[in-house]
Amino acid sequence: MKIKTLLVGLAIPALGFAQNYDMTYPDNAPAPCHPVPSDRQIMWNETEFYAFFHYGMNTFTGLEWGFGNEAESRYAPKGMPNPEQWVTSVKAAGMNGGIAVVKHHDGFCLWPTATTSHSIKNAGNENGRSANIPQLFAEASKKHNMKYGFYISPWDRNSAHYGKDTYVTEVFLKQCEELAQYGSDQFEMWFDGARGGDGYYGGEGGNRDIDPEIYYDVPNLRARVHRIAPNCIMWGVGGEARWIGNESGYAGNTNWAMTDYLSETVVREEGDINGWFWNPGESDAKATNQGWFWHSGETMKSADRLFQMYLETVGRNATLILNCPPDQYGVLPTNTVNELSKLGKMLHERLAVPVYGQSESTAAKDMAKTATIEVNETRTGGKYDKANLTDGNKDTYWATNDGSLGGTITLSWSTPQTVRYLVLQEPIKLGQRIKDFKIEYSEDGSNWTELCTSMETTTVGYKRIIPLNGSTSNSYGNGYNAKKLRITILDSRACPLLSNINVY
Ligand code: FUL
Repeated sequence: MKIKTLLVGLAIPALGFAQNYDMTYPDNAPAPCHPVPSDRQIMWNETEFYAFFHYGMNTFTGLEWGFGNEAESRYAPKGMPNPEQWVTSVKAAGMNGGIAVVKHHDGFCLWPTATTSHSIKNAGNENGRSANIPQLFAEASKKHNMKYGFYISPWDRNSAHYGKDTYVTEVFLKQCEELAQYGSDQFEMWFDGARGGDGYYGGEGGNRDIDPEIYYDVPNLRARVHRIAPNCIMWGVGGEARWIGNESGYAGNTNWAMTDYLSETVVREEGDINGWFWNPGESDAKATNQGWFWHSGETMKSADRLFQMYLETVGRNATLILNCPPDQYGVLPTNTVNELSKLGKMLHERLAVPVYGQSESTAAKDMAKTATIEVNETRTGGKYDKANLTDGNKDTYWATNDGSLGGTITLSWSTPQTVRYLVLQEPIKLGQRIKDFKIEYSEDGSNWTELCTSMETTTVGYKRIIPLNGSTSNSYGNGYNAKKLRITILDSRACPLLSNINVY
């Protein structure tokens, strides 16, 4: 009885506090619109554009999927592999990091692992034996301020353990731990949906089929990987970023970062407005015209085509992991390096992407910075002003009041500007919200024409880059002479928020 009275006594002031001082959303901050990303998913998204380096035993056998019985001596680089050259070449294309394949399905490890003898320890020459690829790659990435991650194929066609209880703990996780010695600040681990199949399996051969979710015990495996590399998102089966559903370098024009189940390609390409968990899209695509690994006689896609892929992935709320395969000398071939540098120049001169080797003075000018901006509404609370749209701070944003599911932003210039691209960003920490918007321009300041009518203008998400002529293949045309540019948000899942606008 006494205890009860005491509890009631304590509860009353607590309730009073809750009523008068609700600190859940100080400064009238908008409530998050769930689901929302984890901090590591946000950091991953900010990486935007990064490389894939498929290099290993297949580079020397000409295969795409080695069986696992390839003699170690076949790995014999004709020169000293140079991951620093890989890193600097993709940095010159405007990329912010890369993932190196350090074990593909054939099981050959590009570092001297203790888990198997199928590694560079037994390579065919000194170049192969002495170049510890993950170590050199991580060192070079850190030196050049690039993010890095590893692809350690879960499916291992060489290992006698694969398909058995011992594999995940005794081989796969040990390999992840070994790799963490070279750097625990990995940003992504590629974890594909490999379901097993036939292979060498330590000489036993046969078929070993597994169900990835069950076999890898994904939730626990993910937790263990996070303990080893706290900011590393597990792509694919890991459930922290999804495959975009194709390997051609495009995402849906409408692209939600949420999904629930992923059985249909359209859900992969477009996400799902009703999806219950945050599972943003990553597009994996080849910069060359043949396989993932280097093949004799292969050619590079043109910088124009790669620019289009960038617009259709990074520009559509996905990330782009672009495969650039090192050759048998362990370097990126000259034509790859040249095309990458042309791409970097284009991204810099058209979209002001910061690119290694390009000077600040040649970057596209952001006309949003010189515009007078008007908005139809600003959320009360003093922190959600239109100035946040152009302050270059990703953590500040413009917002409307709760209940307004739309809004208008008008940019004006005293003299008409030639405009080609509009970049919009939502502060995704509070969820992906915008569902529908339109863009208009005015040459004289009073008559309006809608732009980009041939392209869906629905979702924004982390980043949307809109070629104003509606074409990703011929986006740089003559541009539009605009005295004003107006963005009207027509519908949103909750009050719309925008953290950034650029106009180029
Ligand atoms: C897939 C693999 O099977 C391919 O060989 C390649 O590595 C691709 C990027 O991922 O899952």
